[in-house]
Amino acid sequence: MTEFNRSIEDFYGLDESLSPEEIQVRETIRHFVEQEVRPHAGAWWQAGTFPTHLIGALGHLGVFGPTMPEEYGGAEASGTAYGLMMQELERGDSGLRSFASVQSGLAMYAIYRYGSEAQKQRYLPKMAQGDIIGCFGLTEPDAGSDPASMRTTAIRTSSGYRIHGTKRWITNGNIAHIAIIWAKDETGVIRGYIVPTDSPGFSARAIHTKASMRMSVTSELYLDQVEVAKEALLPQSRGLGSPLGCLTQARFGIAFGAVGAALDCLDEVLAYTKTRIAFGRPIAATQLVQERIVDMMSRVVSMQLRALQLGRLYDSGRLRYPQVSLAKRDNAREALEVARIARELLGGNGISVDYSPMRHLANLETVDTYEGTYEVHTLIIGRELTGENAF
Ligand code: TGC
Ligand code: FAD
Repeated sequence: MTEFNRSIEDFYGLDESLSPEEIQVRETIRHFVEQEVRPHAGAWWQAGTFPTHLIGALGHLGVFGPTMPEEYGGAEASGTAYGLMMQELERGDSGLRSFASVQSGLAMYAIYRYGSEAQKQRYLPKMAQGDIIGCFGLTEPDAGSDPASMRTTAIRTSSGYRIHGTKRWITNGNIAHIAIIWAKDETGVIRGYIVPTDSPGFSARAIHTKASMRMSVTSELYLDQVEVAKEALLPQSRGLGSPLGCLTQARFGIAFGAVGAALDCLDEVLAYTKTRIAFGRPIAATQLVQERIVDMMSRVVSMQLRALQLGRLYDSGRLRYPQVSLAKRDNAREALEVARIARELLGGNGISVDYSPMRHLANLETVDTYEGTYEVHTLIIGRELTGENAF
């Protein structure tokens, strides 16, 4: 990327409000993604493979659980720094950011927020290094937007719990060492359990039919009367609010991640339209193309402002989940539109994975849906504004 494009990316001078540490973190991850991911992203996406060989390096760079205390392997980084990491990962591919979101915001956070001290000591430092991979099983074949209707159960036994049920669309499912499984107890209360994926009765089936998020492992998990020890229970988890609390962390990262995908599309379009000649001049020198580029820029600035302020609310401890819903909902949708315009401006080349926009566009369809669909977030915000539950 040229320095010129870099200054365009900071059109509103928002870098001024970032700390030197936050800028350094962003640049470090950007450089890594530029070197190790972007040159191969199209091929990996097309082949439907996740670059597992990068997990150790990502752990070394501190992208797993960055805001957590050092004693648990974290870097005590700001929420804004965590967001900027997600932005740079998603510049490479949404699947890469997804891996980190699930590892950090969902699996590690579940243990950090609802686990015992022994569970934190046992799992978090190794998860921060990427030596233990986690997944997060909330969604089921018949319970997505409405997780309260889940059917998976965890029944108390003499030595622990017997868990039975099916989870669907689970990121990292086939490569995870542990699964955070949300299940109802005998009284119908939802609680979280750390389930080793080599437990007898546990199996995972990768979903290979995806036309989106192809550089991400997505699985169906089957828990056939899986017996776990009593230490598997996350003792502080109780009720649907527990998994939803984890979602707030990951949705925060998605709001930033979407900015990364949009920036990559903008970068691709600026490079392409200045060199693509039609009617004897670069297409960038036509009014209608400039109008589309300005539309992209305008959307990117809105996304950046929302993400940055979300980071500041996080860092001052004032963040409320409807605010996260607004940023996740709108940044995912804006990024989709930016990617669609970028695809269009690349003409026929725009549909090839030799360029990034079509890949981002296809991925962002998932980003718009998972972690709460556009409609779910609309209704969360609507409930906040009106006091009326319209689900
Ligand atoms: P509701 O009555 O609204 O809430 C139950 C309790 O939870 C509290 N709560 C939250 N707490 C923290 N963060 C949030 N975001 C919260 N939302 C609600 C709430 O205050 C309440 O607490 P209490 O103490 O009063 O009991 O429950 P509901 O059944 O009406 O459902 C609400 C609804 C629809 C918003 C919720 O179920 C929802 O968000 N549905 C969407 C499901 C979803 O997002 N699933 C994502 C699965 S994970 C995933 O997609 C990973 S993708 C991989 C990647 O991230 O890259
Ligand atoms: P549904 O809930 O069936 O919704 C279908 C449609 O109906 C949507 O448009 C929805 O907005 C709409 N709708 C539903 N209710 C209402 C209403 N009351 N009003 C208006 N519209 C409504 N889940 C996990 O637990 N862990 C993961 O790691 C994970 N990773 C994922 C990875 C990928 C690639 C994908 C695609 C999904 C993943 N998910 C994961 C699942 C994801 O969170 C769900 O797909 C999502 O929450 C939507 O649920 P659903 O697919 O069952 O859709």
